[in-house]
Amino acid sequence: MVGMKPAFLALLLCGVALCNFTDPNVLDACPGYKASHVTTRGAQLTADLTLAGKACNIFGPDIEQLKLEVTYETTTRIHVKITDASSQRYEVPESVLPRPNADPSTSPHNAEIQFNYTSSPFAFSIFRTQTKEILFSTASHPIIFEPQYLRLKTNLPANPNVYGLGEHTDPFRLPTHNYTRTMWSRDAYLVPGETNLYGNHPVYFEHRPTGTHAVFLANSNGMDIKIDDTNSTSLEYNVIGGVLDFYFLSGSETDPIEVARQYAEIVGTPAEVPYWSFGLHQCRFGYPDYIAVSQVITNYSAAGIPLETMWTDIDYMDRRRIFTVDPQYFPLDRMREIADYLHSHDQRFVLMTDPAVAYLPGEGYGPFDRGTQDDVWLKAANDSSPFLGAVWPGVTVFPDWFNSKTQDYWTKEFEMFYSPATGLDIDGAWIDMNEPSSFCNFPCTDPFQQARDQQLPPPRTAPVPDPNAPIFGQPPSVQASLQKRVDHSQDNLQSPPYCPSRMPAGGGMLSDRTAYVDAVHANGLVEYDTHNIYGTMMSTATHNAMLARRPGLRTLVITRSTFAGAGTRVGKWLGDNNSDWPHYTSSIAGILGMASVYQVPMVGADICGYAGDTTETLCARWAMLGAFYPFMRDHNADTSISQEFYRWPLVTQAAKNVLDIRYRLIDYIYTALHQAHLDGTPIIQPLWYQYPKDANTFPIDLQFFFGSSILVSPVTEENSTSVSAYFPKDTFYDFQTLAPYEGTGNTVTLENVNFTSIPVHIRGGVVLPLREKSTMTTTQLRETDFELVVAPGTNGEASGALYVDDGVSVTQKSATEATFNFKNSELTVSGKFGFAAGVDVARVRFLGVKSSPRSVELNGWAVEKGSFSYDATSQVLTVNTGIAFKGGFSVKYT
Ligand SMILES: *[C@@H]1O[C@H](CO)[C@@H](O)[C@H](O)[C@H]1NC(C)=O
Ligand SMILES: *[C@@H]1O[C@H](CO)[C@@H](O)[C@H](O)[C@H]1NC(C)=O
Ligand SMILES: *[C@@H]1O[C@H](CO)[C@@H](O)[C@H](O)[C@H]1NC(C)=O
Ligand SMILES: *[C@@H]1O[C@H](CO)[C@@H](O)[C@H](O)[C@H]1NC(C)=O
Ligand SMILES: *[C@@H]1O[C@H](CO)[C@@H](O)[C@H](O)[C@H]1NC(C)=O
Ligand SMILES: *[C@@H]1O[C@H](CO)[C@@H](O)[C@H](O)[C@H]1NC(C)=O
Ligand SMILES: *[C@@H]1O[C@H](CO)[C@@H](O)[C@H](O)[C@H]1NC(C)=O
Ligand SMILES: *[C@@H]1O[C@H](CO)[C@@H](O)[C@H](O)[C@H]1NC(C)=O
Ligand SMILES: CC(=O)N[C@H]1CO[C@H](CO)[C@@H](O)[C@@H]1O
Repeated sequence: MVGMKPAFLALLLCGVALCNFTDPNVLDACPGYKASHVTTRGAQLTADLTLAGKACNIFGPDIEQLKLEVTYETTTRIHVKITDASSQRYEVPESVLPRPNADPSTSPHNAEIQFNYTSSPFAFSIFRTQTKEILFSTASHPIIFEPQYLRLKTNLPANPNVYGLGEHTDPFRLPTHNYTRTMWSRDAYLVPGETNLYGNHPVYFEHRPTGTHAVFLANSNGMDIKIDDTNSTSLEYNVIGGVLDFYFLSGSETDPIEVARQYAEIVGTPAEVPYWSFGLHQCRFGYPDYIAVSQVITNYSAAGIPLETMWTDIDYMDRRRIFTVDPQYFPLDRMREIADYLHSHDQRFVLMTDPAVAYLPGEGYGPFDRGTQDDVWLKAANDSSPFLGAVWPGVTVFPDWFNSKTQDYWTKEFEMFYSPATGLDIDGAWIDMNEPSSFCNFPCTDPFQQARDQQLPPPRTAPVPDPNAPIFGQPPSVQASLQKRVDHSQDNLQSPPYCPSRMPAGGGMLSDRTAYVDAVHANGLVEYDTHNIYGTMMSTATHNAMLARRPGLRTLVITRSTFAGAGTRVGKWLGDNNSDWPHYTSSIAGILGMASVYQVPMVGADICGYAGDTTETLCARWAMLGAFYPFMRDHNADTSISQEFYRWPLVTQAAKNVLDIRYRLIDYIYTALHQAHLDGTPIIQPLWYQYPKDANTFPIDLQFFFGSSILVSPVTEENSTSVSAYFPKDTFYDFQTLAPYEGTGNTVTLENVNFTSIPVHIRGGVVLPLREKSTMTTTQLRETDFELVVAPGTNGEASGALYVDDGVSVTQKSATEATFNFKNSELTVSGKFGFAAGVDVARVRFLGVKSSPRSVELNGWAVEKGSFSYDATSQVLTVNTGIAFKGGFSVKYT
């Protein structure tokens, strides 16, 4: 759904960079601090930091006394924390981002990275123990610590490969010249690059030929992170509150994926989602009524395109009030009929829920009345009355996720409205507008007037449908740990002296179009500090509410706003993009950021584009690219043309072709997500994760790996039927023909890529578990036999894994974890077979077999001639195994 209307666009675009430029030399001339009382105790070092000279008072008075605390938490992680010695400052609450414990066996002696410092002026560096290579150094850049301004700057090598610092629409490898990443959650619409978006992940991975490491700043305040190479290259944090709370991760000198796993140790590994989440999802903003929704479902089916899940945007609501249905356009009984129909066809149903609740005192609107009774709203400054904004339904209040009663309130509203017995039985939840977004321009002194001026809620324009038209034939609650009161009495919250430079319109006001920064939570925290975690707290509350509805069952929650750690509970769609080629291509950088860096793997962009009108060829290409997003959903805006895949023959064909590939690969990606859940191994990877020494791969963000072994190289230009794709020096196999393709470490042009196909290659070295064929639903897919594709690497070997469980339970009673190993022309399947999959391994296909084999053995017994075949052109040996998938076996050819 669109958060912001196009009418606001002009205002928004001209609003950037209103803040004053600060000469870096002025900041570098600040006195910095002097370290004293340095004490080392085992894995910990503490020190006092005292202002080292005349205060520079750049954006407020320099704080005289700081505390430094350095902890070697694990052999790969050092925690460096700098706080105000004399006063309590805001820190990201443990309830929102639980921090990992230190491993007591850690000491500087067994650590892979070291903390080093100079006392006066205080500066520190992090270096690799073995090689002494410096990874981070604040040398010659004094630390500045003021009530509303923190600055810390590190030197970087020339032309660094830096990734992360999202959410953004910039290239995956970040620009390094005069580049600013602002972190401040914002309801963005078609924003150009270099602006702040919906979520915030203050972590970066830096890759060098000598290794990959990461730096995470656990801080939720607004900030600018600047990378510049004007004189020498550096990265500078400019933060408007909180503390300097850094985690340095050693990563690895050889395997970039290690750093992703180490980051997951801090923010948590991703949630497992139901198996059906990997099916195709269809949505749009602007379905006029329940009849249209039902037609989309039947039209997909008629077109023979598998549709797993039907979604509905805010259209279904009565005057856009959450937890209501429009009695005329989306009457409850007809919507229940749709849910029943979907469920009886093994399909699913997802509806949108926004956080803002319509402010309707005395009008009998239950969600408002019950929340008011429980007193769960975010409060206005200096006042015990709720903070008011203006969102879709008009004037609204906002749930305060820090209030200990809010989880219960939210869970009960979900239980009531989404009740299988009397309400809408959804299978997953979609949460939006949780930056939190408000349409009220700053100053929002009269939200009632602004709501009227903006026609909120907008009137319906479609004719009323016939009400009788025939269609179809207790979870853990958020710990509201009471925060010690943070003293902001001397601070200018609305207009801090340093203002993050890429703020949008409204004079760069932090409060513009969101809950005011001085709005107060039940535990005394203010939005100034917690704004960036609002969406993630709503995500947790929604995840918990969904678990309470269906105890024991996993859930799929898709959110717009995220903070570090969000992936432990929710997935994410990339927001309101445009139906154009630049957004089609930049979506790859978007999913790479979320899935391979921030640990939010259930991610996808709106396929075919959200705003504006898509075209037949764009939609065909995007359907095919989108089949390799972990979360695959077609969605667009109310004023755009319809873009369901069945609308054009070309798109229908493209979608069918690619869904055939995707569905056969679902168990492969489901296995990858299970692994991610165990240890943080990303399910989408940039090329350099697999080829860390090949510098040609470092900037690539138009190709990527789906899982660790499926290389996707989409066509990137309009009307083109070719694509320039890079193939590292390695063995690949064409996914369709299974023929070998030798990469040479060059960019090649793949020709004749028509509008219903997408280049997909298997990276040599893997045994892929595929379903033998694709199906119309994932329920049917689970009843379909497997086939194994053995794709040897340059050393002639291959390995792989397959995880199978019931696909829905949070806790599995028994699961199957099979491993595949191929060596010396023999495939060995072994492992633990706890889950009765009830299907066979129908066949095994060996790729890159140079000549016709004389004989094939299954478990040591010769296979009849008629049960294997060899294709000399594609070099594929196919063996029909027809063996039950419930135990180990081996297949060998000679
Ligand atoms: C640690 O810092 C000190 C003081 O700047 C410096 O002399 C020393 O070389 C550094 N050690 C390493 C291993 O970088
Ligand atoms: C840096 O970027 C800003 C904003 O885009 C621009 O105003 C400024 O001139 C640039 N500075 C340099 C040195 O390029
Ligand atoms: C680069 O160095 C020159 C000369 O020292 C200095 O005047 C200029 O301000 C520096 N620019 C930046 C962005 O640090
Ligand atoms: C569904 O298909 C029917 C028959 O082609 C068509 O009349 C209708 O407009 C379609 N509706 C939607 C919402 O796709
Ligand atoms: C709250 O009180 C402060 C200090 O008295 C004042 O500056 C501010 O404007 C007040 N805020 C509101 C929303 O009334
Ligand atoms: C920016 O500069 C102008 C003019 O020098 C000054 O009036 C204003 O206070 C400055 N703003 C900030 C946020 O420092
Ligand atoms: C692609 O082809 C269409 C139809 O011929 C044309 O309108 C469009 O301008 C072309 N786009 C590009 C980038 O050449
Ligand atoms: C498109 O390309 C694929 C793969 O090369 C081929 O199988 C298919 O027949 C082509 N489709 C058309 C319509 O030419
Ligand atoms: C606001 C915005 O531009 N959102 C998304 C639009 O499209 C690209 C790619 O599809 C995403 O990366 C953006 O986040």
